Amino acid sequence: MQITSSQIAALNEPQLPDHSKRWTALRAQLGDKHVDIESVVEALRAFQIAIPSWALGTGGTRFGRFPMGGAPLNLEDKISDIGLLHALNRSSGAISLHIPWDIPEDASAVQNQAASLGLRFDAVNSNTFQDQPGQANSYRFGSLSHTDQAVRDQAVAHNLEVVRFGMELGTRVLSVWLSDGSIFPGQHNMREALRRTEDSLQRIYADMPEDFRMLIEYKPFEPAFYATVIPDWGTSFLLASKLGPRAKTLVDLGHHLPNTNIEQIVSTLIAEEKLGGFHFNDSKYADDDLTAGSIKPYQLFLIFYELVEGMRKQNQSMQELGWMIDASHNIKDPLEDLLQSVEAIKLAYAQALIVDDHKLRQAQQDNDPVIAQEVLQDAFRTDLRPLLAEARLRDGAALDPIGCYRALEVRKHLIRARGENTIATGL
Ligand SMILES: [Mn+2]
Repeated sequence: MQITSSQIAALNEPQLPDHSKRWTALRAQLGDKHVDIESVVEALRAFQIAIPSWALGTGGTRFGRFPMGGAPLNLEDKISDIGLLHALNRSSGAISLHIPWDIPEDASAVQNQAASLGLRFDAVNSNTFQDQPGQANSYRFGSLSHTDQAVRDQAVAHNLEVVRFGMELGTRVLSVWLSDGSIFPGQHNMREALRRTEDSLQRIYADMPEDFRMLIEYKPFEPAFYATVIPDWGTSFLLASKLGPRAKTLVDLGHHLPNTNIEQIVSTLIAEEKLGGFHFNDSKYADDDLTAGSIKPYQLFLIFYELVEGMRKQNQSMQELGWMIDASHNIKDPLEDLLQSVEAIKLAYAQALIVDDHKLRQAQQDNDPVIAQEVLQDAFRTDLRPLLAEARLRDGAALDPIGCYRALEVRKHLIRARGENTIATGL
């Protein structure tokens, strides 16, 4: 299934007068605040968020799974689904692949299909957290950190194979997340496990092409419930610093203990030029992998404020980072959930762009926390949804992506084409 621009235009048509009214009012409101609205609209149009190939089907918990049908059956289906999202919002123009869940058998055919939908490939993700059929050595007790050299060799070779897939698809970013760790105290020697991990990562780093970057993702617990080898940003930062300038830290929002100040981590990583990218999702308790912005939208805004402010001051480009969603959809239609996540991320970005930075700096200089809070919350509480809609309209996307998705009965079409009882590879 494909969504055409004329279908979108026809669905936008009756909504245009109302949109125009809301957009005009917002423009006047922001104009009074001396915001350069056009530059915010242009920044949003340029901003693309990568959709993970593993999150297009209904996920589950260890207690059960309730698939809703029409899930993609192969990589072509997944690219096609991301094409649908991109047609609706023009902000999902990239794919993040997971190997071996999604091995591109014919790289040029896959690239052509993606290009025809306006998509490019973002980071490729390796997987040494589960065993694959026919695999010589098991990752039951770790991969890059394993006590057995043969297991480490196998995991290093897998990562380099993922790099080769990335080369073929035109991306230059490898994302590494390890589940390595111990579930019980005393199970392994923590210092030696860290050293072995560093050594394995060094081998991957040394053999990557010179223009390839490595993102090191951290996570405090699960599936290792006692001690994960790369549990936090500090350990990731340490390893990335030892590897070299092409290794950076990847921040997955759900990979923190409750109440961690993620925006401060982001700020420190920007200051040290070690921020590599994001996996967006939201959570209440742990790695819940919920829709971005569904639980803590203010936190998402504060993260974006640090990004916008820090990168502007340090002359770093937002384009250099990996912007990816990493979520799981247990009860929502995965495609609707992804549309909501992209929208929430863009909204937080737009809100950060309209912060009166001059006034905030002055409040900081004057040690005036009252005005500082007023400035931040003034941006956060401004309803910028008409601005996002305007950015979409200019790109030929839907004024109301979810409304459009439902009006076109996309899920029904997908179920008809692929069947009721489909389960996609992935989470
Ligand atoms: Mn992640």
